[in-house]
Amino acid sequence: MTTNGTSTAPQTAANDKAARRKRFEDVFPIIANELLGYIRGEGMPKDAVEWYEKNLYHNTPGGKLNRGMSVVDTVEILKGEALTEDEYLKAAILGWCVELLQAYFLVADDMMDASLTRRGQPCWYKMPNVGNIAINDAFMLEAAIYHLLKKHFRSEKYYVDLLELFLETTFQTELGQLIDLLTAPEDHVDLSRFSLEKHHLIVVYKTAFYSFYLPVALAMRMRGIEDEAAYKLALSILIPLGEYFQVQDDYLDCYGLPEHIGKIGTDILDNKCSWNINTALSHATPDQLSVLESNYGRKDPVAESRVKEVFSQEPIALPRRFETYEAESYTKITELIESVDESGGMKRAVFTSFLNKVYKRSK
Ligand code: DMA
Ligand code: MG
Ligand code: MG
Ligand code: MG
Repeated sequence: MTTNGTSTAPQTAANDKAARRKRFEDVFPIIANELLGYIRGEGMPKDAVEWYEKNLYHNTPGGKLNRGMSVVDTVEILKGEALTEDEYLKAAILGWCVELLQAYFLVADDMMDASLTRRGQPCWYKMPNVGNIAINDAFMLEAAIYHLLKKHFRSEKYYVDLLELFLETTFQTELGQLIDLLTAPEDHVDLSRFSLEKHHLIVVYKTAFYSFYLPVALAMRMRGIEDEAAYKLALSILIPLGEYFQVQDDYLDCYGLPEHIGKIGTDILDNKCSWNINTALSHATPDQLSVLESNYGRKDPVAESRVKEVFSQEPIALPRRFETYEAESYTKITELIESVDESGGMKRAVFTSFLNKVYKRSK
């Protein structure tokens, strides 16, 4: 209680959250310096070292850090008490490896989606003198993961498990990106090829595995959990959670404020099989359907705004339908979490902590 009698609890929680974020962020320069020291030691010229430094700093920190910090949070929840300095550092390095994986995907994703901004700045390939060098820069963000894993985890008995998790979820994500792109041809709009089933497959592969399952599974490996049933249980909750998260991303692509989401939506222009268009298609009147058919996926801002207008009209009313979807998803995921049997070593808090990070997000 403060002197005027009001509770300080929310303030304390906010300070705690900021402090946790700061502690995690402070680990990034350590790993960046390790990577830069390594390439310097390989005799790389100064301009290459400086380029890699810019690549690492432009693309890796600066996001919400939900994925990376979830590794640390999960290790802590599973341990049930504060981490030692050494445990914290290792968990944070694993967390930054997930953020590097995310950076790798995003650099490439922004080129493939022809996006303009990311995290409130120009996309990396849009930065002066970058362009197609961004392709190699994306590969170098990925390579950083395996360099760091070898350096910090080579002697752990779970090292191969970490490698497999990164490699397998990378492949899954790339499959997701492939079907996302194949469903959205640039020169051929055919809305009848879209469906919520197709959307489900795309989002589980392109987002849920690497964004939700990977951070938790890495933490479980670090805590020495070997029972395969525990990983299956984690998947059964984290995949629906990841699907919900990507539906939010799709919704915010159209309805989020660029100053909140840090990016300008491209899904309508790009002919994407998003939650918005699929939901609109299942509720559109014949007139609305014809507006969608002649304006969706055209590289034209006027056509894009016609689509947005129809999205908000009754009976489509996407904001209302999204609100319902969000409430139902929360209930469904909460029920899944409540049914977790903690006797197998898993803790419900692992999932509630992740759910609370994303529920009703606006960025
Ligand atoms: C993101 O899909 C998936 C990956 C693997 C980056 P997206 O293109 O909808 O993401 P964003 O809206 O952030 O560009
Ligand atoms: Mg994109
Ligand atoms: Mg994309
Ligand atoms: Mg998106």
